[in-house]
Amino acid sequence: MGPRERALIEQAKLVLEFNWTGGYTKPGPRLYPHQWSWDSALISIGYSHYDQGRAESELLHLLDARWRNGLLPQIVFNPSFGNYFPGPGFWHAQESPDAPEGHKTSGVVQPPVHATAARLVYERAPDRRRARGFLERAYPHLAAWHDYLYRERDPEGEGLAYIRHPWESGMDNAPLWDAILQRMHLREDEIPAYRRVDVHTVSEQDRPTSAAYDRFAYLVKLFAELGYDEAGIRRRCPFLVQDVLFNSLLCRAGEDLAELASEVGEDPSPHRERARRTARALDGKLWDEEHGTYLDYDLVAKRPIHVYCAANFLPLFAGVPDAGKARRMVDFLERGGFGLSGGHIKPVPSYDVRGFGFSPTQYWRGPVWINMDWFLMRGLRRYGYGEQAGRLRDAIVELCEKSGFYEYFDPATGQGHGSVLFSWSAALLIDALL
Ligand code: 9YW
Repeated sequence: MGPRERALIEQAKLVLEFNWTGGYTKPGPRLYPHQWSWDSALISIGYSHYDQGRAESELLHLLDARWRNGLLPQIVFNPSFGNYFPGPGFWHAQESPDAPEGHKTSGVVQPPVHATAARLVYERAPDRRRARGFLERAYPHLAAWHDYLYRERDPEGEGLAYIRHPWESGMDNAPLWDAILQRMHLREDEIPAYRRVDVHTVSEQDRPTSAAYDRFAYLVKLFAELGYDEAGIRRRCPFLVQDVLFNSLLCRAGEDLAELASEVGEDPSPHRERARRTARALDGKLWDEEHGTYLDYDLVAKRPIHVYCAANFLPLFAGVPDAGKARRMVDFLERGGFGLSGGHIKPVPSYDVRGFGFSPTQYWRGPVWINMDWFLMRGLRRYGYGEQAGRLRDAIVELCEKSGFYEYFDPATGQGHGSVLFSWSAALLIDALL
């Protein structure tokens, strides 16, 4: 590694240091003051290279806020930061008998990348005795979290967990959800009163529209009114999606959980069996033979969602497609509007640049996100596409070096947008370089 890379790693560590609160790391300093679930998992992967204590605390702080039914919340609120929408008072999560004691949380989840992160944290830890203690604390939470997803989010036993809010996808504003949100015709009196704060911190044009936020808020109100009873939500919720990214990460995390189970002397086979079932379901139900990638499935309208995002390629990270399907996916990434073959687009935009409604600056509607590049980089490497994986690694380094550790980047200019000093950009840069 050269001095340039070493300097960049030092800068990345400073970003994480700046956002460290003593218990967890803020995703970004102003826009995101609380603890976010998949952010923390990705952040712990960065720490795993140089600070075992932080890596373990990051995950345990989140896992401690797990609900009694296994739900691992999207946000764990920090009471010192009151001015956030939607805050605990809007979620009414404590109205669920399953809500945890001693923590205020939201009532939705985020993509299940935690067991994957925990495995990396565990395996890389230099102090093995301490690592063992960490795993003994973390494992029961992780197992309960996966049990929850298969029990509550996959009622038909298909092997695919559903998400019930765009926030659960980790990609709240992606064009994937447009048709469903459009279908939700809300009367004035159905839209709860709320006041956004996100638009005062970053550019309003880049954030989700108020029409989208009305629907996000409506869904939260629905969950709260139903007391977070999942059977009731399943009957009433207009947004129920079997998402490719969520299930790919679940599948991969299931394999990782099986490894962790063996380490703590538990039976790994149920985890492995479920992960295989998820892999088969992704490959059967969600594969799009015509275009050569995977598609989300809308459980309410009972049809696939024909929208092509970088996230649709995440089964590569989980080792789901066979070599032939992987080849077709790589072709799509190279020849479609994802810029993987080089040229003027920075790979990979979160949404096909030729897709309808593409935007280089709006949340999840086109910009490059470091986590997507990181997942795809690892997926491509797994299938032997070293050169393509190298291009993604170079993109991660170049974007962070030239523009700074932004939340996301314009794929045409490389300019940074959204939150500055964004933690997972820093953490995954460290992982990509080390
Ligand atoms: C929001 C914190 C979160 C991420 C999500 C990203 C954004 C919107 O920020 O969420 O207001 O919560 O879409 O993936 O976890 O970084």
